[in-house]
Amino acid sequence: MCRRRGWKRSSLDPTGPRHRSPKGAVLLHRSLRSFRLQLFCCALALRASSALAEVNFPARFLAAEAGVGPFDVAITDLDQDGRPDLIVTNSASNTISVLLGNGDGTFQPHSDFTTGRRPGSLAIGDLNLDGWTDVVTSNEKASTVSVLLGHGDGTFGPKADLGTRRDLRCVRLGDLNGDGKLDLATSNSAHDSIEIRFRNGDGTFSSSMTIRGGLTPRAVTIAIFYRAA
Ligand SMILES: [Ca+2]
Ligand SMILES: [Ca+2]
Ligand SMILES: [Ca+2]
Repeated sequence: MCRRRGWKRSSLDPTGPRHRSPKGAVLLHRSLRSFRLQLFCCALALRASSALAEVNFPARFLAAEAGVGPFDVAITDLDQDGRPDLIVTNSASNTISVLLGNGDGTFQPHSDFTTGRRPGSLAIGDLNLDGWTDVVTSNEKASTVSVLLGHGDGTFGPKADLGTRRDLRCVRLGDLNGDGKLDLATSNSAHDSIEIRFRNGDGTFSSSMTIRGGLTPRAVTIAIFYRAA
């Protein structure tokens, strides 16, 4: 998620007594007294009518503690136990938090791993093709991207930083050149540009290629728009 700091929430209103949507809701809140990743977990009930299937969410509210200033979150199964886990960037403590899931909507206490200064957005993928999920974070104050390689058990090795242009806003991973290796894209709002780095065969990244676009780009995403027959 590449957005302004502060409140971030889904389109659902968790304060309502019932929600009709095929989606659950995730709510992030940075308060003065505590910084918590708050998860709005819903039990699912299906009710079919003759012409329309309705999905109702009787609400159950759970919270899980992360680091200071949680900003972005990714969900994946880091330790291969079949239960979704959380990875959270903590913009004020310069870390990511890993919360291993218990499979019932609750999570184990967070383990933190150091990133560059003020991590904002994050992206996940298997950068070194060892089968374990790795993490990259965009570090706004440091103008760097931190790469943390996963060990497949919810822990990560020490960060390796890549320098970027100033006012970095967002980072994404995707295979841009079709070689099977994940490449890196970042948006740099002060430079009005998108930077691309290709993954090399030795696990390093190439020097950056800059794409100039509109003014102050904040978000970037990767998709295949054309594939030759
Ligand atoms: Ca898991
Ligand atoms: Ca990996
Ligand atoms: Ca590639």
